[in-house]
Amino acid sequence: MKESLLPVSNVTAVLPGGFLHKACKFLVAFCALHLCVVLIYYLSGADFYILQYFRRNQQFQNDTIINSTLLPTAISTKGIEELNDCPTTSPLLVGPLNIVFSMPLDLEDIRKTNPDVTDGGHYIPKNCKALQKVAIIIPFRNRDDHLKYWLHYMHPILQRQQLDYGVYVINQDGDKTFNRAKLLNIGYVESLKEYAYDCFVFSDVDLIPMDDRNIYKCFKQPRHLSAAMDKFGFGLPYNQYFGGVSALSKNQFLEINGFPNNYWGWGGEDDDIYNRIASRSMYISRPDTLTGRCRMIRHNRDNKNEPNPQRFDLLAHTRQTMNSDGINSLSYKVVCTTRFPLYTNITVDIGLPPS
Ligand SMILES: [Mn+2]
Repeated sequence: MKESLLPVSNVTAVLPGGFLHKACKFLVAFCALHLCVVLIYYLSGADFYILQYFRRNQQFQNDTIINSTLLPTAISTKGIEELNDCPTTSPLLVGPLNIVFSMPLDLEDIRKTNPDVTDGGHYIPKNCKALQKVAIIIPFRNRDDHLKYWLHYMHPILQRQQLDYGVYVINQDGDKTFNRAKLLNIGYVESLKEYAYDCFVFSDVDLIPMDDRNIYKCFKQPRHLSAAMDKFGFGLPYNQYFGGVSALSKNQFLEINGFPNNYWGWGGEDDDIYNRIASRSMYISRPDTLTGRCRMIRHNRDNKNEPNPQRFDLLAHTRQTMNSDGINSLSYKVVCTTRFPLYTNITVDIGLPPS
């Protein structure tokens, strides 16, 4: 017992009384300070690799977390007009995304992970004034599973893109022949009744971008956003291809008299839209083939969406027909409008193809 105490008494003998105690205190304080600094850096959203990794793999919306630490909360109560314009390139973008369609999804979970999306699927950036007001229009019938994936992936992406946007699902009533382009025209008209949109993104329900730098907004020329689809080997099936996801400003849309109403069944309407654009001396703008990559949910062809045998005939005459067939000749009936938490559903009676 006596011997084991010896080293301690030796140390106290060498050092002046109380010094060891002070040194330990200093060391503990230093460590605590170091820990605090690291923690503050981490929480302020500095670009740590681990945080990026988290963002990339969790599709959750980090917008609020990041912004609330950068800007005082008082700003969020200001009117939009008082805010500064959002930057040309959103600082929230993360780049390439891992897109898979294998997990089960629950709408309530998607709603909870997107608390800033308001009823009807509308979002307005809190801390800056969005550069564009974008209506996203989805032609739809019986694709609830695809719509869940779309909402799950697209809401976080669109928020990171700092867009003022609303989601409109235009649901064709009944089970007669599908008409994609007419549904898109209806989406244009109906969304404008609700909000002063200046840009319209027309998206198939089964397409998701693989990079959030592919911005769902309008450009100086009509934009083809699904520029490199996986089903076409991440390229274009042909140069004039304008199917999948596209964006037209209000002026560009009106310049071509909207889209055709007379393409019943699958195919051709996207080429007609291309013809309309080319006939007005506009051209197609696209993201590069890496940024423009996107995934399509694999599926069988829907009932009552058989290839339209008249499409080649119609396509040969776009220039003659486009002035009388389009947004100026659109007729339909709204069956019902429902503002769900993540999107607005508009069910419409679009009539039947001429017999
Ligand atoms: Mn498809």
